[in-house]
Amino acid sequence: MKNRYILAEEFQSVVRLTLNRSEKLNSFNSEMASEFIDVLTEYKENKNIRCIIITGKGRAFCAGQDLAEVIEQGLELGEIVSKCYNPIIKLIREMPKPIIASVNGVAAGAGANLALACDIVVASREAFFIQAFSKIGLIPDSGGTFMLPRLIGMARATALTYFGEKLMADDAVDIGLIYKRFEEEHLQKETMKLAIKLSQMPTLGLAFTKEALNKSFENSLTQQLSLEEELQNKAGKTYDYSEGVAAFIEKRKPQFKGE
Ligand code: LHQ
Repeated sequence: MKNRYILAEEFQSVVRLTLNRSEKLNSFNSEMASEFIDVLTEYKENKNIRCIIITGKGRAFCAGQDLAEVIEQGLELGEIVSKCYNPIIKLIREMPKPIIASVNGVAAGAGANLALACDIVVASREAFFIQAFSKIGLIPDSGGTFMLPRLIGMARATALTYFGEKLMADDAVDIGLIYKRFEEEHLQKETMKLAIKLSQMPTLGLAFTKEALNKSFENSLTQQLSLEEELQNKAGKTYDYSEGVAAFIEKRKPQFKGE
């Protein structure tokens, strides 16, 4: 069935997923969340796709949870978190291929934390991030309390989440929250360049790197060294490792397959 709220466009080995509910600033209702989970699950399995871009239609990236739906349906918030946001964030962090958030406008609440869960975050100059939760008496979900202290330290994470102020893309780059910002008219093109580059890299090697980085703040040094040993062993058995070394020796450009 064709999706209504998540558009998927494939370019070579890249897929761009566009949150498509622009009249409500791409805020998530339950149908959109469910479509997103299905699409992410599908692309997790799809070996032909080696990099994913997430962006938003219109002037916003994503304004988080659709607050009107919460009121209308009288839903328990914990239930929404467990059915919608937790699976999305887990799928992103466990995705064995790079995911780029291309933040084209406001990213608020769960929308901000969705972007920050991605491997690489780029934004247009006009984009901004708001930890909007405190304004309505909620806590940062969608991995916000996990990712923010790791990305920018506890002091900044606390201030951003308490005050819920706008953080412009330039400032987000300056504090190390996101990777790069581009002029609005260049965002999609520059994002695609990064995605094509990543999609031609050794995908399994990148997946093992992500797996190790995912553990780095929880493990002791000894545990992390063991994990690196285990993953390096696996990386050394991939086609792309053999190809990378052969290309180096033969002084030619490697042709990685993501295997
Ligand atoms: C919206 C929304 C929205 C519905 C804009 N909902 N309609 C998880 C699980 C369970 C429960 C609760 O929460 C969570 C996690 C969360 O994400 S909580 C945080 C939810 N998000 C927010 O609090 C942000 C709410 N939105 C805003 O503060 C503003 O809309 C921002 C700052 C994003 C943009 O402001 P403006 O540029 O002035 O746009 P606007 O406010 O006029 O919005 C345009 C339309 O989009 C408008 O609809 P309308 O029919 O009046 O044109 C808004 O009602 C609608 N919209 N965000 N989250």
